[in-house]
Order: sequence, then structure tokens, then C-alpha cells
Amino acid sequence: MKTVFSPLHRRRAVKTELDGGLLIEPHEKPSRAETILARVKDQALGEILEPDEFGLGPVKRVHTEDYIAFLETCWEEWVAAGKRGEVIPTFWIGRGMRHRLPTDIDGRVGYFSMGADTSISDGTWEAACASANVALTAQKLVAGGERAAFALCRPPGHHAHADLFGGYCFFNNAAIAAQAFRDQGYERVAILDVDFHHGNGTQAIFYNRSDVLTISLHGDPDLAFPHFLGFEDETGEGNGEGYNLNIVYPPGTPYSIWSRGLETACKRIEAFRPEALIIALGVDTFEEDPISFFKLKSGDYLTLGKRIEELGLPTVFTMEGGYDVDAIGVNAVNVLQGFGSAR
Ligand code: Q9C
Ligand code: ZN
Repeated sequence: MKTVFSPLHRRRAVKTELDGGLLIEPHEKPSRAETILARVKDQALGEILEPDEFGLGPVKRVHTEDYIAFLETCWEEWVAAGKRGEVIPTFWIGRGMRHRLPTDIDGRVGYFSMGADTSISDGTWEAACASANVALTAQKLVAGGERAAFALCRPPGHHAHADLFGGYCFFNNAAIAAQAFRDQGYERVAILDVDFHHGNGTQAIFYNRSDVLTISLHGDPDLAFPHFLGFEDETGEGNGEGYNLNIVYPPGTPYSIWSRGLETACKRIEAFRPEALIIALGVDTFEEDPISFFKLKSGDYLTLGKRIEELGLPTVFTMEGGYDVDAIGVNAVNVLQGFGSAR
């Protein structure tokens, strides 16, 4: 399987993450992608390509113009306003307040964010654009006839809504790739999100559509980020009714339990008869992950990859979360090798 990787991910190197009232070293750090790349090379998974440049056209199919414009200039605006630290939101739209985009940078940062866990500094824009290009290049490979491709995206994407950043995400790479398939004439696309966290952005982007099936298996949002979306009664709306599926699990969930939801997801995907599949590939389901509470083991990722392959679909893997850097390379590449060795 080919891997698409951009060294521009290194431009996203924020120093801070607001966590527990402290500014800590971010969980979502450059060594994550470097470790996965090293494992891809070590295992000779396949050719490694740099992404093509697609411009903002395919991004605008998913994200709003005002959000994209905000991301492009927010760091410069922040510095120009005399702020001395990294961009961190402090104010949001509370209940009863107005959804009106303000001029002031503090107001704009709050308007376009869902949390304060995701700082912005110089280079975040370039890295987010490169990450979308990585996903779009993998999509192009698969549309061109490859059975599967690995988009080694960083920053990740599945938490990003059409006009919200947060959960370490800016552009929703999986959604952008799915929309690209649609725009190239694929009638139905499925997105299966196996990251520990609910794929809230992906769900929201396609919530009223029946052409993109969204499925997410994740830690119960009653107990985990994103806290305010991802419950099992969210099944889609309007035309999208029945085209969103959430499967939630409690702390301590091992693969033997998690994989029952995977079976339900696979059955739903088969019934949908998609022409392409996107896997939002997070490996923060790992037992040693520092911010999550599932108990998957490294070998389980091989089994997961094999099960995905059995769906028999053209498949794009977009890298999402996974924060045990020591294991992230083995775990992510195990999914791809499980997929590859199934044939
Ligand atoms: N104390 C992804 O996996 N912040 N994002 C958690 C931990 C939210 C995770 C803070 C986690 C976002 C792509
Ligand atoms: Zn995650």
C-alpha cells in the first residue's frame, strides 16, 4: 500500500495544550507522524509519496469560506493584536447568546472553535493545508485504481466541523476525501471512524445527507471528549435519517467487545453498497494511550485491518489520533498490514 506524507506537518509545532488548568506539551505533536513514517519505512509497506497541491477548492466543498479565511490569518491577527502567547480561545457563544461573527480576534477565535485544547501558532495553516492535500492525494490514488492508500495526515481532521476547529483538528481530511469521491461521480461513500473519540465533525458535515454514510465507534461522550455529540440516538436528520451510526463503549473496553460494534458497522456498510470507503484511523483505542480508556492491544490492529479488507472496497485510510508515541507506528501500520495480508 502506498503512503502519502508531507514534511510540512512539522510546521504545526505548537508549544501549548490547555489541559487540567496547565499549559502542557501537546499530545498531538510532530513525533507522532515521524514515528508512523519510520514504521512504514521499516516494514517496507510500500512507496512513500509527497502530496499533490489541490488548492482550496476541495476544502471549500466541506468548510465555509469565512472559517477558511479565519484559519489562514488568525495567527497574524493574534500577533498584530499584541497577544504574547499562542492562540487559545477564551470565550464562546453561551446559551442564549448570538451566533454572530465578531470583528475582534478573541471573538473570532471563540466563534470558530469548540474547545481550548487546540492552540494555534505560526505554521498551523500550512500544515493543515498540507494534511488536506495528503488526504486528497490518497483519494486520487484510489480513484485512479489503487485498492487502498494511506494518508498519513497530521494534523488530524475528524473533529473539525464545517466551521469549527478543536480536538487537535482544523480541516476534516476524511470528509474532504469523501466529498472528492462524490464530486468525481462516486454515488455513495462510507466513512468508518475507528478513532477512540467520536468523529463529531464528520457526523455534522454529512448529518442531513444520504450519499455519505458516517459511522463512528468511540468512548461514550458522557465520559469523554467531545462531550456534546456522539450519542447512539443521533441517527441523521432529513435526507440523512438512518445514515449516521454511533456505537459507544465504556472505560476498559477490549477488542472482543469493540469488535462486535465493528461487525454491526460492517453489516451497515455492506447494506449501503458504497463505491468507496474512508477509514478515519485513530489508534488512541490502544491500552496504553495516555488520554483514552479502551484496552485494544497491538495485535488487535492486524485483525481490524483484515476485517476492513474483507469489505472488498476501494479504501482510503486517513490518520487521526493516537498519543502513545512509542506504539503509534506499530499500531497504525498493523492496521495497514492486516489489510494488506488479507489478500
Ligand atoms: N486531557 C483526536 O484524537 N482533548 N483528537 C483531550 C485530554 C481532546 C483528540 C484533552 C482530545 C482530542 C484526533
Ligand atoms: Zn482520538
